[in-house]
Amino acid sequence: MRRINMESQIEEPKKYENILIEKYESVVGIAKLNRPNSLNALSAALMKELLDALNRFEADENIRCIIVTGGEKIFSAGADIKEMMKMSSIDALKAGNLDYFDQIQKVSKPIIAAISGYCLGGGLELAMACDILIAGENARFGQPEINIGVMPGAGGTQRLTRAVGKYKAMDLILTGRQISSKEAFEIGLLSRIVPDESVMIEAKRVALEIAAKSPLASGVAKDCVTKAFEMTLKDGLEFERKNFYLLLGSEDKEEGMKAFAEKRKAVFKGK
Ligand code: DAK
Repeated sequence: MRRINMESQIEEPKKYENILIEKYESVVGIAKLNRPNSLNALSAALMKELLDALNRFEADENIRCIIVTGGEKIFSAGADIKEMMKMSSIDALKAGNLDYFDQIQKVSKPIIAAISGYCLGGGLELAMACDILIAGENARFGQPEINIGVMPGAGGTQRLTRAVGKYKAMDLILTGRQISSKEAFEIGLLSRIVPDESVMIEAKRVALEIAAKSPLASGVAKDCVTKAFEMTLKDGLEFERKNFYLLLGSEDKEEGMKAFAEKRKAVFKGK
């Protein structure tokens, strides 16, 4: 879990051009991709703003869960092709844009991707860098990079393969075809499917549910699950066990277990 300085809570409003941010019930941070004319294509400027917003939510001790969404019509049609057209290999290497996706995965607070409409290419890679994927029943998913002469470059060959296995990943990446929410759910790419009009309602409901838990426990649990993709089973089990012992020393553990015994709802402080 990333260490954050609790004193570094950032209050000042920040003006973004490619995303909108808001807080919900003081405990949920919402970042909405906002380039409707290009179907929320992930330009370098958008990714920079998104990472900045997520880091601000990370540093805000009141925020306990984050939602990333593209709004009601589209999540994202992927990297900005018109921007990439002009980019040489060396430009891309120097810009280090792919790092944004890895940085997002380093945010310690749980992130829900609330997905409506197209979720393609870099858009799907962005969603897969989140922790819980909630999609509308008519959302569409795919890694269509092969259709424009390239391949996934922001985690698609790795995160998709780990999520759905080699043969489904190969099918999607080598054909570039789109799949429905139903198929995406069946192959293990989604956490939940809901009616289109309920995507944000459900994402906020789940976010509040997570926000009511111990933020220490949810942060550590997220870290352990994320590490499951990177460690051997033996090392992962050891990492999990040590983190469990760590949580036994928290005030939140005292409160959670006391509240259970007293048959009341626990109030967690993240201490
Ligand atoms: N980039 C830029 N503009 C896009 C776009 C995109 N990915 N997708 C759509 N648009 C623009 C269209 O050009 C159009 O603009 P105007 O012509 O109106 O100016 C407008 O959005 C509406 O799009 P359409 O007219 O095409 O809308 P339709 O409903 O007919 O079709 C579609 C929707 C999603 C099926 C279609 O737009 C489409 O196929 N889009 C491209 C999908 C795609 O191939 N995505 C993968 C992109 S490659 C990296 C980071 C990540 C990655 C790589 C590098 N770095 C930071 C270096 C990942 C790679 C990718 O994601």
